[in-house]
Amino acid sequence: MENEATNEKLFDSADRVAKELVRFSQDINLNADVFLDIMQESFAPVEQFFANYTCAIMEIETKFKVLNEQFSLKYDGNPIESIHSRVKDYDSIIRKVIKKNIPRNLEAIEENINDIAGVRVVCSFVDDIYRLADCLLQQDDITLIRRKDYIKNPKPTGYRSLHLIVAVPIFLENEKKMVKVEVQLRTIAMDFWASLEHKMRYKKNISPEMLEKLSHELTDCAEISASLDGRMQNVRNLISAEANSQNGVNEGNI
Ligand code: 0O2
Repeated sequence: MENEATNEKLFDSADRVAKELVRFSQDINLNADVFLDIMQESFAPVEQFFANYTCAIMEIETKFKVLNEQFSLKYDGNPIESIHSRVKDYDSIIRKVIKKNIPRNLEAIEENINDIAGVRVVCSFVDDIYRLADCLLQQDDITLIRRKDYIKNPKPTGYRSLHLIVAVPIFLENEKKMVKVEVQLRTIAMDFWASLEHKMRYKKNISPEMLEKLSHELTDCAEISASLDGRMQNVRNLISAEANSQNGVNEGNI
């Protein structure tokens, strides 16, 4: 709550500063074109900052789309159900800057916040998550910065996903720049659970008692959902084993 109040104050004052700037430019009779030039020049580094993350997302998405195509030739079906990407919005970045006490400049933000670019890859089966992650990390332009396996070690809430923080190069007009991207890989069931839990966490008008009840219920649901993922994986393994043994029989007959 304290942070929210601080944020509101921060945005209020940013708004006041912007209004003051416009008033000042009018007071000193600053030519409108000159004023716009100054404003554009000041915003250019911020625009470039966000553009870098958009480019990095494109690079990572393409890598997963290529792997999806390749896997579909080798195995039966596409391993990826969907890919969702986002660049963290300005408000959320500011909130994290305040929470983590990060110096308020672009370099420090770039250095200390790992999830400004986020790519979420949703698969049907757990095995595909690890196979895709391994293939991504084998690529020689990808650097692994951090790996957190919340599938093998779920969070106390029940949250499951494989998180990778990677750096990927983007090629700009005159430079190559390494940009960090947070990749979250999860199954459809894990994604369903996480989006419902996320909604609950950000709902403002739930009483503390109800919140506790719902948290317990969701932790239970996470267990059931993980067990379903395990059983679905087993069914797929059995289908593959059966198909392979049938192929073996047929090849033996030839
Ligand atoms: P949003 O709105 O999804 O972006 P860091 O990211 O380094 O500051 P930390 O704790 O090391 O913090 O990150 P962590 O826990 O490895 O992963 C953070 C992200 O994972 C979250 O981003 C969520 O997207 C997701 N996540 C982690 N735990 C949970 C959970 O219990 N429930 C749900 N639904 N999602 C979770 P943000 O920035 O919190 O939010």
